[in-house]
Amino acid sequence: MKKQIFLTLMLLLALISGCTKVDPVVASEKITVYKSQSCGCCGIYVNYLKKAGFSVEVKDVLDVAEIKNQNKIPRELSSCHTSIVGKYFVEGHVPYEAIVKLVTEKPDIAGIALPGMPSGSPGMPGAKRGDFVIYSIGKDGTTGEFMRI
Ligand SMILES: [Cu+2]
Repeated sequence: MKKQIFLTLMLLLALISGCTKVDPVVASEKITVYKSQSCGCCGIYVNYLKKAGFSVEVKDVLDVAEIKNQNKIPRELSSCHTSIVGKYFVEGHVPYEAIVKLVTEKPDIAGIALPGMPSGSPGMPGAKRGDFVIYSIGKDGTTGEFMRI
């Protein structure tokens, strides 16, 4: 009986992990990550995106502020690396669920951001403390809550 419960749990786990696989349409989205060559957590984030199924191009830059300025990413919402997906920017250690939401819903915004480098976020060590609040940044610079994970 115990074995049956164990097998059922394993099957459930397999199903759950199967469900979180990135949709082929989404996986066809190319992501370009701008980061400093010496940034360790940025590198781990790149591997996280690849594992999630995205096709990732890495651009090591000397000055990461440049891409943030070009995209008018508010300083208070900025992080270490900046990713570009289609016409959107994705700032920082944003969980892929938010990127999937962005590219499937295609809202009329400039991009999304997870400010700082929160503990436990993709690519960051440590335990997760509370929800990750991912912000949306409008083309006019207005910000709002995009998603909570
Ligand atoms: Cu980082």
